[in-house]
Amino acid sequence: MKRAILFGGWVGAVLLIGQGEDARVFVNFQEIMIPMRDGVRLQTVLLTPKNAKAALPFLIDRTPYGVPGREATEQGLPAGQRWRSENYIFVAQNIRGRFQSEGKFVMFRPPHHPREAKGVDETTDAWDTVEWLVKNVPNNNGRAGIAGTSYDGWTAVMAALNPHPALQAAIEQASPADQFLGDDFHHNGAFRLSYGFEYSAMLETSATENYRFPFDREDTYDWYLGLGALSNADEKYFHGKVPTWTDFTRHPNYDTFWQRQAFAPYLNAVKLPIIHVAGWWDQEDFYGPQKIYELMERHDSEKRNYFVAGPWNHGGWNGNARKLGAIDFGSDTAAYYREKIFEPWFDHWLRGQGPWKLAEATVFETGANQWQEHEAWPPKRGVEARRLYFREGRRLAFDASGEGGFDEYVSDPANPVPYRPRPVPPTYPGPEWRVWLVQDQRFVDHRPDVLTWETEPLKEDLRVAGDIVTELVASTSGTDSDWVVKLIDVYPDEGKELPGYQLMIANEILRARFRNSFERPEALPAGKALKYAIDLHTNAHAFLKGHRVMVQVQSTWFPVYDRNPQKFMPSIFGAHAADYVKATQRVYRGSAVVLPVVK
Ligand code: PG9
Repeated sequence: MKRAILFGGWVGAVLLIGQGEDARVFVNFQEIMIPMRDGVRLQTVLLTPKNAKAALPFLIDRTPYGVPGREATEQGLPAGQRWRSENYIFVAQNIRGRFQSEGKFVMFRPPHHPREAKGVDETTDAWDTVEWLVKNVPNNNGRAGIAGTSYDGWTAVMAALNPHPALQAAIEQASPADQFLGDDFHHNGAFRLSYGFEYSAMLETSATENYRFPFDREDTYDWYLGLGALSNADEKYFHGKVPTWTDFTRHPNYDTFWQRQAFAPYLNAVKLPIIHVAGWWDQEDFYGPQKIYELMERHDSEKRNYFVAGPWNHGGWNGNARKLGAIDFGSDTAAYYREKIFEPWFDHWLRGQGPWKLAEATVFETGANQWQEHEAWPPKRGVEARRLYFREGRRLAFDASGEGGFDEYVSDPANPVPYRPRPVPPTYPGPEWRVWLVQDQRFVDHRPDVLTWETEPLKEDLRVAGDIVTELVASTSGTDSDWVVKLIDVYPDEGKELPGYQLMIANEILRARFRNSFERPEALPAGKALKYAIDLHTNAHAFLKGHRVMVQVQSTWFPVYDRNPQKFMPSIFGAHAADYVKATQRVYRGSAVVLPVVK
């Protein structure tokens, strides 16, 4: 059951919805092995409505995390799943090499080369699955849809690259788009240490379970610091037996390994109606759905490509999303999404029920706590780019003073800034990882290695909708550096709700060695001020009257990101303890955050 909370697979879809309700729904359970074109058979579970009155469509979830067991369904499913359980044949399938599925598991198996006639990948496996289902399962209406979260969202997009004619609609929720530029394993080339380490151990230690690495320290901040240089991970623990970790170490730059996995080369058509769903506080794959929507939108002449974003963490749309951590959105935003978007979408395309009308982009504006519809995302009209400048005295203001100077701090890899309050439990299975992006940032404010600038209390609401970018001018005494920028909404001290709370609205990291090219890293000229454009991605948020806008800049974010040695190395995976050095970081006045302000 706990798995349901962690990943986006069938469990997210099957078990979370409707928790706590008692009128259970009973379905028929069937487990089969579906043959693929190369003879490999995939373990597949079908949940079929009892006493179906008409021929039904399939709703498919393809996952690496395991399919429902008979016992979970024998007790009946929660009432919240009635919509799907009574109207669809639900299909959950383990991808190659996971659990009882045959073949070899390859993390993010890239599409096979078009010249390889007998090649297989997640696109062909989805095609073969649909083909088998429509031909072999009695009482189906010849239509199928596919949906999933995260890895399962990625398999949905893979299916959409060359959909079987019976596959009529898809929803990808938090699919990764590019594991070097964003998403789970790296952001802008900065390696996501704790996630990369724990996730690759989880999927590649055993084929038949979701393995948990046994940490021997209460606080994984201490454990990762004790691990030291990255090379120790293989020497002490993995011994070259975890393929994805080996890939991390062999591909420290954006080479063809990462480029072949990324969606950019393949998304050159919209071949079926598809919705992309993002959570504003998705701790894993926030970049993915935004990027995939953007890439597909370039080819959407038939208007079949849509975007939805809500105040969710990873998979938050599956549960009750009135609150995330301490933040209250006033209503269950996940129920809204399911009832107004997810269910009518599939009912329309697969069951021919109801007319279909969905705005190009449906986004939840946090702060104001309201749903909005847009004709383009990011909006093309009604917003203007306004710069909030870093000023003297740690002030942030819309007017540039032209004043010179800088603020500085010493970044010490031996004492990195924690990314969430310590102790830091393992990524999974605890609840902490899921809310870290909304945790109060006061736990690091005024650390000597975190710089903060803030506005006066706002005289009126400041609403932003669209892409937020930081124009950072900064130098380091080292020859490599990380720059982390966090845009924060500071609640009023005297307010009733969360006084003084520092809520992170947007954030990103840039590994400066990649400032000119992700393929070819370069050393930084020590002591020279350089300009960086750091994309904080799109958002819809209202900084309310009386709140302040804050920006924090720091150079470590540990252990979710590995420590930059701050001395240029051809590969950080080859660094030794002595290579990690302190550096003096300067952030120059006139740096700015560019906000898409609603006019
Ligand atoms: N974020 C998870 C993941 C997806 C793809 C690759 C690696 C990790 C997930 O929740 O599935």
